[in-house]
Amino acid sequence: MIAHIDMDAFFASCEELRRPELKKKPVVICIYTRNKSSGAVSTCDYQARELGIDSGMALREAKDKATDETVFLEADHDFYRRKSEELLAILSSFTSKIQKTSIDEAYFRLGGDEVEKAKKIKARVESLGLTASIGIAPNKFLAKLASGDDKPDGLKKVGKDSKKDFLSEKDIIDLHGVGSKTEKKLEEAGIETVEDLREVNNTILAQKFGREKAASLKRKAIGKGSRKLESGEQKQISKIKTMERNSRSHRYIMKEIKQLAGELDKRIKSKQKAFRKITIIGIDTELNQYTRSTKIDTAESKKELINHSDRLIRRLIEEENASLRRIGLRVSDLVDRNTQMTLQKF
Ligand code: TTP
Ligand code: MG
Repeated sequence: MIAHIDMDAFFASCEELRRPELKKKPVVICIYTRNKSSGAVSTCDYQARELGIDSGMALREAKDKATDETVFLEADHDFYRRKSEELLAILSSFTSKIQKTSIDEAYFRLGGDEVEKAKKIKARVESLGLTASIGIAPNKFLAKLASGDDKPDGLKKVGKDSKKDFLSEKDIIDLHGVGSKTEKKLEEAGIETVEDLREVNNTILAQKFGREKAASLKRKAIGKGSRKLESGEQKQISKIKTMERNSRSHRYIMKEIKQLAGELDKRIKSKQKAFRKITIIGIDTELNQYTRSTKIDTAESKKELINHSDRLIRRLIEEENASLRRIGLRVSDLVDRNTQMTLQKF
């Protein structure tokens, strides 16, 4: 069986861990843009969720909903990353087959009495002062759905025999890969429930969505999914090329960088990643290598990639008197896109 673990209100729980007096109060973790009055909610504890506050909400709106005792704190990713490593250490003592997918989530293989083992893992997590929810199922897709089922502090097993019933209770939008656009299209075709999707004729579905997407929707509806654990999270994505001519011209080099950024952007998107560090690499005609890099707030767009590279290239040209032959672009400190917030919305 495959298990999926997802920490409960992770960033907020980490803060309550080091400041237990906050446990009694609604806690909201913020990502500020300019000052403490503009930005967005990264996450919040379950008390704050009862007030209607949630991840991704504009800070203004969250403040309107907050009570006097609600505490707003700035996100401290370094601290949360350390806690995330402690979680990984716990999992590693139970199994070596682990796929970490974000700062607070991982899939792992569980054999034997899975529920007993999951209870032990939950107890170990509790000894850190945090709580987690675990889902156990025959594949990753179902395990992830199951871990969200009884949140917080949940434990849910979906066996082979119960997966049909389990899925029937879900909304179609809960199926992985069903966004609001797909949902709308399905609705237009009269497919409103997982049950409808399970029963719809394959040809009709393929006419509407194309064969590949139709097959993937069908697989989800009957609870099929991958069990493959991809261990070792990718640490960086990079691309390097030899320029058509050697150059020390900012304009010329940027033209090449833009092309690299386009290719890198596709790979970053296909892997559903966002990045926190950008590096440019220059190699001159004597094979000397120069790098310049910058750490940034989580970014994912091509535009940000190009803008930061532009500054880095300028710096490199000013500081080194080199004629470059090869040029490269690298993004690192990767995070999963779905669990990080896009501030562009605000
Ligand atoms: P989630 O696991 O989605 O949320 P959570 O752990 O806070 O709450 P839940 O109990 O529902 O699992 O995300 C993990 C962390 O990622 C979260 O604590 C903060 C961060 N995050 C953001 O910064 N922005 C977001 O939009 C989301 C969804 C999460
Ligand atoms: Mg979580």
